Amino acid sequence: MMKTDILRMGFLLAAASGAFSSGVMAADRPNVLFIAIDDQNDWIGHLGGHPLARTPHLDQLAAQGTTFLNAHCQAPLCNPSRTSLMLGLRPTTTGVYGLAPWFRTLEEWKDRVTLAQHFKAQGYRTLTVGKIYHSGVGGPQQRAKEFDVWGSAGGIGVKPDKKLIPPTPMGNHPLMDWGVFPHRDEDKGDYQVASWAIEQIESAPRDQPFFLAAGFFLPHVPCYATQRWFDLYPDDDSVLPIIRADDRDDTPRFSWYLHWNLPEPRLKWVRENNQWRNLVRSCLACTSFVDAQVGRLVDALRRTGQLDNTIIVVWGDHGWHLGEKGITGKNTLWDDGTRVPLIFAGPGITPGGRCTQPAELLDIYPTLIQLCGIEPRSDLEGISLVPQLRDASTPRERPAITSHNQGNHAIRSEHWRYIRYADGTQELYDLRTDPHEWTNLADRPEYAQVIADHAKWIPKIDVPPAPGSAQRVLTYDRDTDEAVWEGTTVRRGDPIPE
Ligand SMILES: [Ca+2]
Ligand SMILES: [Ca+2]
Repeated sequence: MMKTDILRMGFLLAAASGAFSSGVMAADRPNVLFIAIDDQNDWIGHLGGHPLARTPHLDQLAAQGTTFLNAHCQAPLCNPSRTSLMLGLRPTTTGVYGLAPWFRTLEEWKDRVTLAQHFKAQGYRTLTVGKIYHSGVGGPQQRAKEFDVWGSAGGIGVKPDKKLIPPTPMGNHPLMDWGVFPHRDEDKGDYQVASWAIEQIESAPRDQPFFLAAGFFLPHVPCYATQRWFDLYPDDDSVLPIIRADDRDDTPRFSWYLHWNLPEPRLKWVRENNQWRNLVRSCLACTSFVDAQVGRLVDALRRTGQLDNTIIVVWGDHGWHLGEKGITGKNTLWDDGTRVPLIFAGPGITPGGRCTQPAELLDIYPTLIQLCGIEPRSDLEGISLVPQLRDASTPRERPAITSHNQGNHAIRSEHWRYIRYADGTQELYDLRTDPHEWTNLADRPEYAQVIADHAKWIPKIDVPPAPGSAQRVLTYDRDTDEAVWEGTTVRRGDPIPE
């Protein structure tokens, strides 16, 4: 017997008897570079959401790996989307629908093992920088459960002295701002997030795999960028998204309740204040800036010889409207609000895969477990995407499901979007002929079967908001037909806030 065989035998026996720590077991596992982009809609070159979007690094990564062209968040808002992804549970299971609560404050979920925590338990060195969770994660003690090393919280970075745009409705929220002003890219939070992550990649111990989570803040508002990123986009109306002025005529009134009264201005305001083009260009400029930061991270892996042994996953937490359906912002159940980039690249992933099957952010947790060959979990609600990462044409039976507060759900299959609101009103779109979701087909009798086929996927578990829920929380009582938005009753005759 060769010496190496004896060593191997000894390793296997020790492993079988549990004598080795999981750290030793993990030594031959691939690294994970887990990249989040905040509020990143489908305005990504290869996703085709905006014909002028310039994202060469994300497109290159997609070509190196497999990209999901029909991926959707589980909630169209930061905290519930990120909580769902990291816990592997739907918002309808946890009741986390709003910007609060933080899940560790909930008796039922305070000990839940998150994605990063599972990798840590399996012997990975776990690191985080920038925005992974929505806000503070309960201090160093709570954070240490999941991450061995943490960098800065990232965020906006350098800001102008005062807002660049006129005062916005609903209280002139400080985050509602955008535009170009003189500053240096190096002083932006996202540049520094990337720089910190690059240092970690360069100094990573080679005898232990890492799980490095880097969360970019842009193109979240305030979306400021330097002139060079604006110069990628024409300063004329050719940058504006295609919209229909009467688009909301056939959407139920209840659709407004999901974004009833928000700091994000309506299209009417951005037009009247000559801000539509500026907002669109700002968002595109920030998207290209973040794309360049993703490029810096991938380059660091390549330079240090770790690219071939690292699973890279890039995801956005939800979409963002820029005038479509009369609004800006999130909190909707249409493609503009739910569709996100989702790209995997690395060992075991087929290069050049473009998957049109529905995928959910919820699927990231079991997918990474399988790709890295670590201990599976039986308590996850997602389904591994590994079959699609091997062959992008592999069918998936389950559609992508997005929920926004109890009772409001969107079911997105390969060709259709079905929405049902808490008051029973509905929408149906045929994405093959109507990619902008302009024509609601729900009332046409010939589509009754399509609706039935999709309605069966509405989550069976659909719990009310968890204790401490706040901000963007909507409840509805069917018996009294009373909707309550952020604590205020909305009546059928109330005018839609402008
Ligand atoms: Ca977000
Ligand atoms: Ca319409």
